[in-house]
This record gives sequence, C-alpha cells and structure tokens, in this order.
Amino acid sequence: TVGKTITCKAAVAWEAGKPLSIEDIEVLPPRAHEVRIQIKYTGVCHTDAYTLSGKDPEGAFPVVLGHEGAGIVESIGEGVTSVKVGDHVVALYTPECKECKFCKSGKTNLCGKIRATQGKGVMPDGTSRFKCKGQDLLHFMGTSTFSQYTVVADISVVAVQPEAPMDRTCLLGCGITTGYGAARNTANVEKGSNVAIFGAGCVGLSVVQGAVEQGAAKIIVVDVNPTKEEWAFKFGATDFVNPTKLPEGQTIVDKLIEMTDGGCDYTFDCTGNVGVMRAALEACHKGWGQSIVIGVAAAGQEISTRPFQLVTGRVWKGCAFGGVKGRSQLPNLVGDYLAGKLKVDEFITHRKNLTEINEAFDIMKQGDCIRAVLDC
Ligand code: NAD
Ligand code: AHE
Ligand code: ZN
Repeated sequence: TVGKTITCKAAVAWEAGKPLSIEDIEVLPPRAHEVRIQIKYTGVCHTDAYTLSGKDPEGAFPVVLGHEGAGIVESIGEGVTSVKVGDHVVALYTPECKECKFCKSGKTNLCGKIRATQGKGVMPDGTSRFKCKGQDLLHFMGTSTFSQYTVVADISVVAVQPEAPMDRTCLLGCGITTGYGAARNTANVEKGSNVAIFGAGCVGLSVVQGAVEQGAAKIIVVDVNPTKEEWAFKFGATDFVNPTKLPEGQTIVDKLIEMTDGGCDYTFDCTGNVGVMRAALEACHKGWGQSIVIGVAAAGQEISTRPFQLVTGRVWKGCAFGGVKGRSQLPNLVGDYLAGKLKVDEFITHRKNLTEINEAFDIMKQGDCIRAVLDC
C-alpha cells in the first residue's frame, strides 16, 4: 500500500451536534515528514465530545475527530527518520519538534512548529489527507484517531515498546498522561503535601496516581458523583468529599481549608467548570498553594477570583498533556506501565468497536465510564 490511497472505515463528524457517521473514507499517502498509521485502538476523551458539541472555538467540520490512539506505522513519507514501518506508535496531539523556541526553552512541553495548521485542521502543508464522498475532511488535533488509518506529522508520533498492548498505550495518548504528568511535572507535588483533585474522571484519577507516586500525604478527591468515591480510593486517595453533601452554609473551599489546616498545597481542576476552577484556586494555602487548571472550558467561559488571592501568594497555572514531551518522555511512561508502576488497565471500563462509536460517546456522558476504548 506504500504510496497508494487506502480506503477504510472512519467515524466522520459532518456537523456540530450531530452523531458521527461511519463512512468509507480515502486516506492519501503520507507526504514528506508525514507518517500513515493503522490505528488499532483509540480512547474517547471528553475533548472529542466538546469539539463535536460545537463549543470549541477551533472546531471545524467535516472532520475526523479522535486524539487518544495507538497503532502501527503503515508507511512513511520522504525524510522521516524517527519512526519506521511496523513500529508500534502513539499519536501525539502535543507534538515535539525539538527545534522550535518552545521545544528548546526547557520551560514547556508545548511545541510551536505546526500548532497553527493543526488548529485549522490541516496538515503542515495546509492540505488534508482525508476524502469522503468527493470532499476533503479536516484533521483534528493533528491526530484524527477515529479512523482505521490516519496521517500525522512525523513530530506528532512516537514509537513505543511493542510488548505494550495497544489497547492500553492508546490511553497514554491523552487522559492518563495528562493527569499523571500534571501532578509530577506541572505541580511537581512534594512529599508530604496536601492535594485536592476536583473531578474523578480519567484525568483526575491520573492526578491521584501521580500524587501517590510523589508521596503526597493527603489526597482529597472532590466529585459531585457519589460513585466516584470508590474509584478515588482505588487509585490511592485518602479522602473523598461530595460538595453537594456539605452542611448548609459550608462551601467546598471552607471544607478543604478545614481539612488541611489552612488550605491545600496543590489543587487540580479536572472538570472544565470555571466555578470549580475558582474554588480550586481559593482552596489553596495562603503564601504558596498552587492550583493547576487541566479541564477544558467552553468558548466564552472565563475564570475569575479576587486578585487578593494571588497577592497573598496563591498561584494559578495550567498544562496541556501533563507537561509531557511526547517523543522524549512517552516511552518512559510505557516503561512504567510495563514495570507495573503505572496503572492503565484499571481505567478501561468499556470496550466497543469503532462502528459503535456513538454508543461510546453516550456511555462517556454517563457517570460510570472512566474510559471507553474502541477497537478499530
Ligand atoms: P470526566 O467527565 O470523565 O471527569 C470529570 C469528573 O468531574 C466527573 O467525575 C464529574 O462527576 C466531575 N464533576 C463535574 N462537575 C463537578 C463539580 N462541580 N465538582 C466536582 N466534580 C465535578 O472527564 P475527563 O476525561 O477526566 O476530563 C476532565 C477534563 O479535562 C475535561 O474538561 C477534558 O476536556 C479535560 N482534558 C484536558 C486535557 C489537557 O491536556 N489540559 C487533557 C485531557 C482532558
Ligand atoms: N481548542 C480549544 C482548546 C482545547 C484544549 O485546551 N486542548 C488541550 C488538550 S485537551 C485534550 O483532551 C490542549 O492541548 N491545549 C493546548 C493547545 O495548544 O491546544 C479552544 O478552546 O480553543
Ligand atoms: Zn483528551
């Protein structure tokens, strides 16, 4: 198939707010510095549902969504040296070119090389590799994993250990890495610290896992869904608080301050709710508490707090993909998984085929799903 167009199944989002359609699409061969991947498994993340809903200011249609995928390199374009045909890979929505200002700064995992075209839903040369019914389909987050084949830039893919099962490594393409990395890289939670995590989905539970690894003393999970209490403890939380069950007049901020003798050393928003983000900041300890925004909020939403909160030493920050540089660091996370040090299997609550993707979206919106993995 090298150099040839492949026809395969993909889930196409024709327009915002409508279910996806399983279509036969054409996937063009990779051009220079591009890689065509046979996607074996993909997770479904809330960010896919967010863009499909029409609330993402960067959302454009028709598009092939999906950004949590693992597969095998089918063919490579001219000049590709970092992966070869047959490699087991994970797609990276946060690429790593290793040569731009961002990559060289040592201060961020964000890469500037292809961000503009990625945001527009096209390959770095400004064109698409997907066609359906005579029209071009857009790419998504530089990955488009809801397809049996996809084409990505060579900086948007990393080869990982082939012994790691791809139905697990796909989840390292977003949710797990995001939360685990936020605790370990972005916050760099210190031993003995008090941590609160708002939202116990795949991302929040991965923050819990990272906080455990860092030796946090108190790991408080806050979630409005009571069934998340069991999940929180399973991943190593020490406490669970349901903010809807507090006594009249007590806020979640009051409760966390009381539980931690003045406030948390680190808090994490893993909900995407701007009201929660404010509470997470205000539940931080005066003088040094840091709040990390991970959740993605809809277009038009803004965060606010009294500036006094920052004047008195609280720090507000955020991260994408857990601050992890995908090409340099993802194999280490896969290694941790293989060594039994990083839980991944535990996150998979549902399995479906790619053709059942709309059911997977419905399941994700119900409270008992941590991650649905699709077999492509
Ligand atoms: P999820 O829906 O599985 O989990 C969110 C949890 O938050 C749920 O358990 C829900 O009950 C809880 N929740 C909702 N409202 C709450 C409230 N007011 N107080 C406390 N808990 C509340 O989602 P997820 O897949 O874990 O993703 C979490 C967020 O992170 C999403 O917004 C997603 O888009 C975003 N995300 C960001 C990045 C990044 O790189 N920054 C990466 C992946 C996901
Ligand atoms: N397009 C949205 C922003 C979406 C967003 O913040 N995406 C995160 C990853 S979420 C993964 O589930 C991200 O990587 N952000 C950094 C970046 O460069 O996009 C909007 O609001 O415009
Ligand atoms: Zn995601």
